[in-house]
Amino acid sequence: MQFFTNGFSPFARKVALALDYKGLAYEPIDGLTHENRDALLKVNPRAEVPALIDGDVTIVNSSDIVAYLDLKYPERPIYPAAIKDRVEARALERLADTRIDAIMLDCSIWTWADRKDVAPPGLMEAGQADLDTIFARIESVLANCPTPLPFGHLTIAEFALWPHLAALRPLGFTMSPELYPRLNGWFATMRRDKLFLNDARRTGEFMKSIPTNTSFERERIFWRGDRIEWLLARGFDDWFFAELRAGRTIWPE
Ligand SMILES: N[C@@H](CCC(=O)N[C@@H](CS)C(=O)NCC(=O)O)C(=O)O
Repeated sequence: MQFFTNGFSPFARKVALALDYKGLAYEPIDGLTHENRDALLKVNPRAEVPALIDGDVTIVNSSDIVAYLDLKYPERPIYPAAIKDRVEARALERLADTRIDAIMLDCSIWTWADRKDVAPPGLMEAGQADLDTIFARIESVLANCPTPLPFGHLTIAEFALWPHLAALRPLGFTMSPELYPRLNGWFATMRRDKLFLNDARRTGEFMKSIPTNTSFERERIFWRGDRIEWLLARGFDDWFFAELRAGRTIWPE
């Protein structure tokens, strides 16, 4: 299998966790380097990672890739067997992909992009407030689930949430142990697992290389739907449109 990935992308890391969980061998290709951009474009015209080539099948979009993997390689299932649990696990995946990702990406630009300015006032506070709403929602879901793993085994919910939860502290966010004890307990269980430790190591190595690595775009930001929605909904439209006018945006092809 050829796997177009990137050490920073939470969507690619979700798929890498699924591949590793199932013990599937793959050749990782960093799809976001300048050198590999043409190869990625041939596989995914949106120029986004992750993308997977498995024999004569090409799949893009992390949720579709994981669904494909579970169908093609059913050993060690990634979705819970019980229908209700499956619906809940997918809802948690969607929450991670569409809401948590948007907030964390929008608020973290100044930590990884090549910027001379500072974040607009109130951005981090707005991000933390919305993350708290999301954490409270997850906490209430966990109240009705067993511990330490809400669905009995590792599932898509852990694979989708982990890259974001692991980045909270480094990016300056908090997830209060007092307010969200179950969520913190779940995260601690992930942190002890070799699968997630291995992902953290890979990402740590990638992040260390960023400041000196010239293979990546760091001046212009790649934008798409949910990430823009959050900015506009929280009143950072002036900042966003100034970025657009300054030519610091890239769009899916
Ligand atoms: N819905 C897609 C989202 C994928 C996505 O947003 N990928 C980002 C990285 S996190 C990307 O490849 N951006 C292109 C770039 O940064 O150049 C999925 O679930 O796979």
